[in-house]
This record gives sequence, structure tokens and C-alpha cells, in this order.
Amino acid sequence: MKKEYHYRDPKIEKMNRKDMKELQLKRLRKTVKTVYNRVPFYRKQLKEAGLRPDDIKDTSDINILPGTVKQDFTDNYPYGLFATDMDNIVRIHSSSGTTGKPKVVGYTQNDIDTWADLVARNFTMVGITKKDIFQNSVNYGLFTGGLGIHNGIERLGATAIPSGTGNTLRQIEMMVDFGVTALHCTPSYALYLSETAVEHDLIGKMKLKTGVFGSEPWSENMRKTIEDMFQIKAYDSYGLSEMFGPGIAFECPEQDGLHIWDDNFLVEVLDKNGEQVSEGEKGELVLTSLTKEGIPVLRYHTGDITRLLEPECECERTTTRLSRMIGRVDDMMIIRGINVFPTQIQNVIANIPEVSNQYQILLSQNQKKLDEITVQVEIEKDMFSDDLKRLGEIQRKVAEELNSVLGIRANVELLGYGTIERTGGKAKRIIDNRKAL
Ligand code: DLL
Repeated sequence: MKKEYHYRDPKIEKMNRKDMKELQLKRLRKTVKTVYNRVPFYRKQLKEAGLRPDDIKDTSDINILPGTVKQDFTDNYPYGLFATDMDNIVRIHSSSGTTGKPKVVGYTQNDIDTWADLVARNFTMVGITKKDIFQNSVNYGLFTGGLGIHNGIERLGATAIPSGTGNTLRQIEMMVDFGVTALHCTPSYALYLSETAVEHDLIGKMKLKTGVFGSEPWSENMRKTIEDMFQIKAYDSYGLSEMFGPGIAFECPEQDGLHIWDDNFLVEVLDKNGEQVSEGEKGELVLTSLTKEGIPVLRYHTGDITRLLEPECECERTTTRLSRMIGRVDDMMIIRGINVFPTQIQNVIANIPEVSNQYQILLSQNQKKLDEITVQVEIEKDMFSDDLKRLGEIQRKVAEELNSVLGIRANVELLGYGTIERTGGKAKRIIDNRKAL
């Protein structure tokens, strides 16, 4: 018999705001005390700000606490932010940035358990049960998406298939042969898997019902495409290594915003001046961990842009709710004065049937040192690539749509179907050639 765990606690998921704030305050005070006593980096910052743990009297006092940024992880590489002896650390994950040393995160056994509970809680929310056969098609290794999701599947009691990435046709065959009902991977890999399944006429032989996708930004139109191709429901899953990994925020069956688990994280969405935005407004997601032991983190500036939604959800959960991630602060392009995120471009091309969902953005400078943007997009498989007149029409259509929806003038290049590399990891969408000049 599979052991039953109490990963699901409706009392917590639907807790009233007052009780939740009390729980958060208790946990926040404990977290601040721990980092003050055990992490020299935080102790120094708190002392410089003239703060002691007892100064935290209310969750709103969060805004007097110092913040943490990605650079602090690299500066304290590898173990400088750990709040416990290595004897208590049972696992390490790491996530590489584009420059410098990777971020290293450590987990106590309690952390591994809390994280597995969170992931299992998310899966339960979208109706996945221990009867499901769950394929995890992401890289198993230092990336948190492999073991993090895997532990959640096992915690739930579902059957885990740790298929990893690569050999896409074999992945599809496994899904058919093993009767896979739930799938986790990046949204871009989901597209590739679905294209391959359609190509080999295997969709009809699948039992897939639920897809859980995350680790990179994706658009609403891309969701529709994946759902149509696989004939499933597709849910957005958000997370980051600094806060355990996947399982931090997750959609419910309403597919209308992500629930972020207030019993584990204190959530702020801040504008450029560091002020909390109002509902509906965009800002940077800033998170404070409330239950982590290995690396508790105060006010982590995730670099992810989201919107704060009204907390009331049809599903009756009372958590803070966020829109899907719009993009990263560092991925925002300013093109002739207009702010554009890759997801917005993705959303436009996902609506044009003549082109595939795969795209790349090239940034360059012209002779006058003005920024130029080129969007490379693949024509759909069944389009004839030798009909130049038709290709010209498609090219113009993409350019016009980008112009009318986003207000940007972009060069559009059409590529043959399958030209842009498909990977099981995070897709690289922006190639910035400006730095090379
Ligand atoms: O990507 C953890 C994860 C694994 C999440 C599997 C979901 C599924 P990192 O490698 O540390 O951790 O990257 C974290 O990825 O700050 C976001 O910029 C981006 N990201 C993660 N999920 C989403 C999402 C994992 N659903 C960084 N939408 C984050 C948009 C996402 N961006």
C-alpha cells in the first residue's frame, strides 16, 4: 500500500486572511531571527539598518527589511548564505545565470519534505491523483525541475516516470506504451513533443489528460496551441531555485492566475520605486521565504514581472494570486521607446496560423547606432516554402500584426519549419548582437 501523506490542507488553502497573517508573522519573525543569528550577510545588513529581529511586529514591517538580489548568491558562492551546518544539508541544487558563478541552494530534510508537499498540493489542485502516471520530461540533475517535481509526484503517490529530456520520439512512445496521463516539461518542449506526436500520428493513442508546464515564460495563445495539439488541460507552474524550485505558484482549474502559497512565502509585487503595486498593476515579484531552513531568503528580487490579481478566485482558495509571468526585468527590450517582452511577441505569432510557435529575436544596431529588432519565425510545416509570393504575404502579415498589437516596427525573417533548435531546457529566445559591437 502507498503511504498517505498530509500534503493537502484545505484549512491552509482556504484560510481567512487574518489567520494567515498571524501564521505569516510567526514564521517571518522566526526566519529573521535565524538569518540574524546564522547568516553573516544578513546580520551585517540588518545591523547596518539598525534592525533587530524583535522589531518585526507585523507582516507589513517587511518593507523595513533589507533585500536580496541574484548577485548576493554569486557573491556568497557557494555556501555563504546557508543558515545551517553542512551536516544538516541533505541536497544541493544550482542554477546558472548568464554570467558569473552559479547560484547554489541547499536543502535540509525538512526543506525537501516541505517542497514535496508544496508540489503535491499543486498537483492535487488540478485534479492529479495517485492513479495518474506522470512523466517528468525535464533535465534531472542540478536543475530543480527534475528532482523537485519527481519528489512531488511520489509524495502524491502517483507513478513517476523520470524520463529526462532528449530522444523526443522515444518520449512520445513511452507516453503511449506506459499510458501516461500527466506530463511535466517546459512549454517549448511540450510544443515540440506535441508536434512530434502529431507527425507520427500518435496523439489518438495517448491517454494524456493534464500538462504542467513552467520554468520559462509562455503565453496564453501558446497554452491554447498546446491544449489543442495534445487535447489536454495545460497549467502554468512557476518557481525558482532560490525558493526551493518548482511548486511556488500554480494555476487552479480556473486557469485564471497563479495561486502563490502564503503559508510558505510572503509576497510583494513592487514598482520601480519599491512600493507595493495595487491590484491589476505590473511589478517585480519579491519573495520572502517563511519555512525554508537551508537558505532562508529575505525579500528576494526575482527579476520576474507579474501583475497582482484580486485574491478572490472561483475555486475559493484565499491565497495571493498573480498573473502569469510577463517576462523578466532583464529580458525587457526597449525598442524605439516601446517596452516589449518576448512573451508578447510569442502571443502575436501564436495567433497567426501560417507560422509555427518557434521564434527567435535578434537585436542589432544599424549604422546610425539605432536598435533594430528582427523576429525570426518558422513557417508552418504544411506551407510551401517555394511560393515566394505567398511567403511575402506571410512576412508582411507577421510584421503588420507585430506593429498593430505591440506598436513595434520589426524586421521579419521567415525560416523553414524545424530550423530553430528545440531543447528540453529553457528556450533561448533573444540573441543580442548589440553587445558585440
Ligand atoms: O525554473 C524552477 C522550475 C522548474 C519552475 C520547473 C517551474 C517548473 P530556475 O532554473 O532557478 O528554476 O529558474 C527560475 O525561471 O525566476 C523565472 O524567470 C523563470 N520561470 C520559472 N517558471 C516560470 C513560469 C526553475 N511558469 C526562473 N513562467 C524564474 C515564466 C518562469 N517564467
